[in-house]
This record gives sequence, structure tokens and C-alpha cells, in this order.
Amino acid sequence: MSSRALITGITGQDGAYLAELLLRKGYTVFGSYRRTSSVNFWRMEELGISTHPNLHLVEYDLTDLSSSIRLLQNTNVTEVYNLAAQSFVGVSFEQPVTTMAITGMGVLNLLEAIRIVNKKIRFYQASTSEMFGKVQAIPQLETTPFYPRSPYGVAKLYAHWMTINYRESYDIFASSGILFNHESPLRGREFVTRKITDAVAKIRLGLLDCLELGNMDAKRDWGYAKEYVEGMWCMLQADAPDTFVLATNRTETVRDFVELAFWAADRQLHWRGKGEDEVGVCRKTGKTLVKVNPAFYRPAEVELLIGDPQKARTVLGWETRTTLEELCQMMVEADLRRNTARSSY
Ligand code: NDP
Ligand code: GDR
Repeated sequence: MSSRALITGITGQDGAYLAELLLRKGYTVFGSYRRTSSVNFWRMEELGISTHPNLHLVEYDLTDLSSSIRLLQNTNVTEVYNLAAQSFVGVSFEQPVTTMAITGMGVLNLLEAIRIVNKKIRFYQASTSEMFGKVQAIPQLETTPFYPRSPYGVAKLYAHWMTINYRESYDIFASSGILFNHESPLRGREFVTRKITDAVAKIRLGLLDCLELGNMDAKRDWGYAKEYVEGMWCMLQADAPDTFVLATNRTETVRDFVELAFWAADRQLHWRGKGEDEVGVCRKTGKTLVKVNPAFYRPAEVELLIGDPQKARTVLGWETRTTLEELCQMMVEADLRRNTARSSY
């Protein structure tokens, strides 16, 4: 019999890539999506898996304990990958209570459901480098103290500790992956890399004049999402449950990513001014292509993330292969294609 896995949040970036990976490995995959006013399956469609015979889409909301229990009873899965979350840090400042209900308490619902239905189910929790927040050490690894700086980070830290608590209290195979930012052409447009590559493509095609951003000094460790879902799978195949950092160990500013994206679209930038007055000007035409809009600043910022993935390399054999330049190029090309076709992804 083939392995059976549940992916919560299959409509998101990681959910789609993980589903593709597990289907390729011969799994029967149950992917949960929530009832919304419009269907949100474009990522699975882009990957060509939305009608795969071994993919079953099930309606589910993480905030409901009884439906978490029924979901596990009805699907009879042996692996659960919990990727569902209110995952946008900016929104978590506007909607802290909803964020806690989904991103924090939702995880407890699933852990309780596992304890009640079948303690043999292996569980993966999507933890995050946002838990390091105001960083206490550089680079950050599994033993670095946490200091979250947003309601999202706090909710994820609660879920992280609950995962460890259920591992230790009930002997459940519950692993936590502390993943640093990972991006792809399937990234949502609210996140900064995809916002940039989409805007750069539109500027290149004459559909937009100028890109507006918040804090361009923030530094992130950006990797390729397709490789990070491989790490999630490896964690549930390991001999023992544990906590692992997945990262590239390279950090760049938002400004650096903007430059890379314009470079990939055949435009070079020249920076002028400082702080709120900073602008990115086209070297060829002198036109302002990038400016700062303080509306995109956050009440508290995470300034510098850089992860050390040594443990994942040693224990899981996991490594990144794609450089930031290649990743950015891939994203710009995808957005040039989409904007040329005027598709709404
Ligand atoms: P996305 O925002 O792309 O996807 C989040 C998913 O969660 C969507 O499918 C969304 O559904 C679903 N969801 C939201 N609320 C609920 C709910 N109440 N019940 C059920 N499902 C819900 O995130 P990513 O794919 O980028 O990330 C996957 C996970 O990994 C998230 O938990 C994120 O916090 C975490 N993470 C991500 C990192 C990254 O860099 N991408 C880094 C570290 C951690 P819908 O489509 O309906 O909105
Ligand atoms: P992050 O990603 O908060 O790290 O969370 P995001 O891409 O939103 O922000 C990264 C950095 O860019 C700065 N920034 C802007 N961000 C956005 N979204 N829009 C802007 O216009 C803008 N201008 C500057 C931000 O201030 C920030 O410093 C992501 C999510 O996927 C989380 O779910 C995940 O846990 C973490 O990565 C790791």
C-alpha cells in the first residue's frame, strides 16, 4: 500500500511544491484547503498536479478541533505536514488575534487530534526564522535563543514549543523545521521578493512606472522553496523526531534583491538619497524606478537573518543547490511571462 500523507495549506507555495514531491514519490496525498469565496488552486495548476489521481482535496479549517479529528479519522494518513498558517508578518500586526487562532492554536488542534486518533502519525510543523526576531546570535541555529518581533513570530513560537512538548510528553514523532525565507515563482505577491519581481516585470513591459517598498535595509537568508520541501520530507523519514534549521547561510538586503531583479530584466539601478528619500534610478534613462513608502514599514522589524543549516546537512543530508541570482532570475522570467500573458497569478 502506498504511503498516505496530509498537507494542510496545499493552496500555498510550499503546499503545492510538497504535494508535487510526494506524488512523485508515489504517495497518496490529501491536501486541505479552506472554504473561501473564490477557488485558489492556481499553484497546483501551474505544477500540473491539480487533477492527479492520487491527489485528494479536502475542505478543512485549522481552527476547528472536531474537524481536525475527523480529518485524521477519514484520511487514515501516516504523515501530516502542517503548512497552513496566516503567514504574512505584516498582516499579523493588523490581525493578531486571528493570527494566533490559526498560526498558534490551530497547531494545537492538530496535535490534539493526533493524540486522540493515532499517536503513530508523524507530524511536521512549519516553524520559522521569524522566531529569532531580534537576533541573539549570528548566524542562527537550533540552539539560538528566540526573540520574536511580531504577533506572527510569537504565534509560531507557541506552536514550535507545543510541537516539542507533544514529542516529549506523548512520544509522538513531531518534528519542527525552522525554515528561513524561501521563495519561488509560486510565492504570494504580498511577500517582498515576489512583489519586486512582479513589479520589475511590469516596469520592463511598460505596465508600471515605479516600485514602492518599505525597509530596504532588512537582511534575509533567501532560498528556493522547491528545495526546502525536500527538507520537510527528510525530517519525517529520519530515525528520530527533532528540530532542524533549513537555510542557505547567505544574507542580502532587500535593496540587493531589487538590484538583482532589475539586472535580470536588463536594467541597472543607481541609488540616491537616504532613508525615506532613497530612490533607485535607471542608469540608462534617469527615470525613478524604486522609491520608499513608509506605509510598508512594520511596527517592529526583524533586521538580520542568516541561518546555519549544518545540522540538517549532517543528519538529513539536506543542502541547497540554487543560488540567489538563479532564483531571482527564475522569478523575474516567470513574472515577465505572466505579465505578457496578462495572467492574474
Ligand atoms: P502561504 O501563505 O503561501 O500558504 C499558507 C497556507 O495556509 C495557504 O494554503 C492558506 O490557505 C492556508 N491557511 C491559512 N489559514 C488557514 C486556516 N485557518 N485553515 C486552513 N488553512 C489555512 O505560505 P507558504 O507556503 O509560504 O508557507 C508554508 C508554511 O511555512 C506557513 O506555515 C508559513 O508560516 C511557514 N513558513 C514559510 C516560510 C517561507 O519563507 N515561505 C519560512 C518559514 C515558515 P488560503 O490559500 O486559503 O489562504
Ligand atoms: P518575512 O517576509 O516578513 O521575512 O516573512 P516578507 O517578504 O514579507 O518581508 C521581508 C522583509 O522585507 C521588508 N520589506 C517589505 N516586505 C513586504 N512584504 N512588502 C514591502 O513592500 C516591503 N518592503 C520592505 C520587510 O519589512 C521584511 O523585513 C516571510 C513569510 O513567508 C513568513 O511566513 C516566514 O515565516 C518568514 O518569511 C521566514
